[in-house]
Amino acid sequence: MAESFEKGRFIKNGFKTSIIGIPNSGKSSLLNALLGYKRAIVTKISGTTTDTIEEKINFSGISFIFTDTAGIKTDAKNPIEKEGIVRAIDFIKTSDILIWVMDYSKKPCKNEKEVEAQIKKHFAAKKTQLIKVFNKSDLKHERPTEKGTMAISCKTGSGIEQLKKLIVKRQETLFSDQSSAIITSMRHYQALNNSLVEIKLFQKLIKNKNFRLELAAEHLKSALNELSDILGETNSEELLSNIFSKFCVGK
Ligand SMILES: Nc1nc2c(ncn2[C@@H]2O[C@H](COP(=O)(O)OP(=O)(O)OP(=O)(O)O)[C@@H](O)[C@H]2O)c(=O)[nH]1
Ligand SMILES: [Mg+2]
Repeated sequence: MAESFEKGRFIKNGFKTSIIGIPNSGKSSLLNALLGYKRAIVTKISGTTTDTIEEKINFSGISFIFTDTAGIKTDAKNPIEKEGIVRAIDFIKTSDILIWVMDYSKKPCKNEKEVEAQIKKHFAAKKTQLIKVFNKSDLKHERPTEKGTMAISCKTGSGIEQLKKLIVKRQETLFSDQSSAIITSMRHYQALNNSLVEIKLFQKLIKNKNFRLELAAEHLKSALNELSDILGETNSEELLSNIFSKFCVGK
């Protein structure tokens, strides 16, 4: 159950899903297409988005926090653009899901290599999922199809529903092996872990030939006490002092 906490975090807060790519590839258009309304400004001017734009949405009961980011490029001079790129790279580091938007109607360029390098650099350490899309599929293709890359068009809407389905399906598989409850509260997570520590101490102790029964019983009692926290059996005095010691609660 303690291990399910990570999954619980996704249920409670949503999957952090970022849209990244070079300028003008259609990232803001994709955010708008996924949301179903014109949240971000779209223009043909490269570098339109400078700040990150975040929006929460539910697909098939699963929450996602989508973030549109500034286009990544190597030769940004404008300080606003530069800061936007720093932020975009931060999102590569911290997202659960990355949607990498490339322009199907343009050949790969050096900025795209930079995006690839940034993904590679920050990818391995995390369990981030990468979804690659070729946008502007309504225009003449300037690159070969790529296995595992979806062709979409934010202009015509082609491929958008399939992309949504793919994003949802990948997350559903995360929960499919979950037969029982998922932990969503930090307090419950801590109680489960504390209980586990006591159980491990108990297991270690009883491996000794002449272990002391009262010590073993003490560990089991502590383990149970931690669980009663979750079951609501703890007396309220204890719970209140715990809450007051951890949070800044006003009068
Ligand atoms: N033909 C066609 N044009 C598209 C498509 N998607 C986006 N565009 C156009 O491409 C241009 C750039 O789109 P944006 O969504 O602003 O691109 P962006 O990646 O957010 O750009 P930056 O914010 O500058 O990084 C706009 O003129 C869009 O109308 C598409 O699927 N087909
Ligand atoms: Mg944009």
